[in-house]
Amino acid sequence: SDESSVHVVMFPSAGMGHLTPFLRLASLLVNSNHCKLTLITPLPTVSHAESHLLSHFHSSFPQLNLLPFHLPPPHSPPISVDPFFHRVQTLRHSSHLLPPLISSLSPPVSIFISDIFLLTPLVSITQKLSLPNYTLFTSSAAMFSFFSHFPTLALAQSKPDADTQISFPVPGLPFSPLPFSSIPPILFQNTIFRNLLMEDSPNLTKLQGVFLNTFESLESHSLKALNDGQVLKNMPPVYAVGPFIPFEFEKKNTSTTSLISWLDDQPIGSVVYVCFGSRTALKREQMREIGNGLMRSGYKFVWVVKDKIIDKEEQEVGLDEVLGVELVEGMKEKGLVIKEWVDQSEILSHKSVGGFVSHCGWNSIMEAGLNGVPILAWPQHGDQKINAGLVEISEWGIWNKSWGWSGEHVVKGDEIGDAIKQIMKNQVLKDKAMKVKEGAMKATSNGGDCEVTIQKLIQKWKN
Ligand code: BUP
Repeated sequence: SDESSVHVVMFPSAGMGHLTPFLRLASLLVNSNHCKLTLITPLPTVSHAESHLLSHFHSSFPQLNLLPFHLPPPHSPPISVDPFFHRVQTLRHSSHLLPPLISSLSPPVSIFISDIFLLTPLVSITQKLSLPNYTLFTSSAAMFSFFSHFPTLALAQSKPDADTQISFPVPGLPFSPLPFSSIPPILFQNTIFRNLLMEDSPNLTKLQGVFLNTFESLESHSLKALNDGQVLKNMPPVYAVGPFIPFEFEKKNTSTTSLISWLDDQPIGSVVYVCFGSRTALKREQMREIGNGLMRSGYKFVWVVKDKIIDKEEQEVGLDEVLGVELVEGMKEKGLVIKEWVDQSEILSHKSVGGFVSHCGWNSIMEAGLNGVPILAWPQHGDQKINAGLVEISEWGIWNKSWGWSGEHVVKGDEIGDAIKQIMKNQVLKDKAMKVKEGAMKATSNGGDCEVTIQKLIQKWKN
């Protein structure tokens, strides 16, 4: 039948920052009513948050085929101290187990969509199976430009006079040249992550297409450069299909009810929301300064505290121990400090929220954009400074570059408090944030870029 004529298989990577956009893309495809979808689910998941999200996703879309992929025991000792990155390596090393699984699927598979972190192994497998292969790059078009250009940049950097260079021209970046300080430090050391980028980036040209969770009005410069071949010769088509809309299934993931009723009681735009994403545990000393800063700002707040990278361990340590009894007591009147998974999209869409202190993980940035929330950018690692740069030039947030990368130094509470005051009362930021929201709404509306692109692709896959 028409409905089953396209069979899409999707293969996500680890961590909520990758799984969430993957499932949002999956639901776009399922909702189009023209695709059968199989989601390969590597098991066990790294975190509880991931396994909850997967099971709620499945109960919302029973027509979906969930294909468990039981991973072999992980490499010991761990390849990386970061559990999510360790998982990426396990997935890459286990990919040879996929072809029999894929070949056994019925109806035969039409196309394959995998996470960017699995690029090289999956390109090789899909080539053997003669399957068109697309990737979902889970960050900005600006970051994708950097990713595509990285081997060239690394080569330039390794030249003898390179250490005198303080910035690099990167085609496609809206704020080129890129300051050296914005490049994740691990990329200029001999790390697995650097090797992964060096290996994967040249293989981009073997893909049939790249999906990005972004939209034209926000990243037109990068999207044009990417699709014009200015960033990488023979770049496959790059499709902006964002910003991805959070779906109903994500709501079931949390018990945010009391939090939302607290927000309901606050004046419009009066609350600052603070969250550093699913993978960043700040040092306790830094967290206490954030607490002091929030108190100092005078604004009410919702603050998601993360003490350990993996949520399994989190239940064990109480807030009193992480932040100190005095601070916890002092904050009680002023806001909510939460150490569990919250429904971030719901918080950002609440009318009482007037500002977002964010690490600039791309999903968080897109969620803020969809809701027109001004940002205090506080990038911690990875792609986050590049994303922060984009927020800064769009003038929908501010970024204090002297705060540095995670753990470089402790940023003091008074500085944090002052910065929060700045974003909460700045009308220019609010206006620009509303402009971003308008562009986001347009892209995701009926007949907007996102829908048109998905429909065109499905037509193409049918033929
Ligand atoms: Br924490 C937390 N609730 O309590 P990013 C996060 N999220 O809904 P990251 C919650 O997780 P990467 C919580 O809304 C976003 O969709 C949040 O993704 C959600 O950052 C996602 O913002 C986090 O991209 O991932 O987790 O650091 O390293 O891949 O950027």
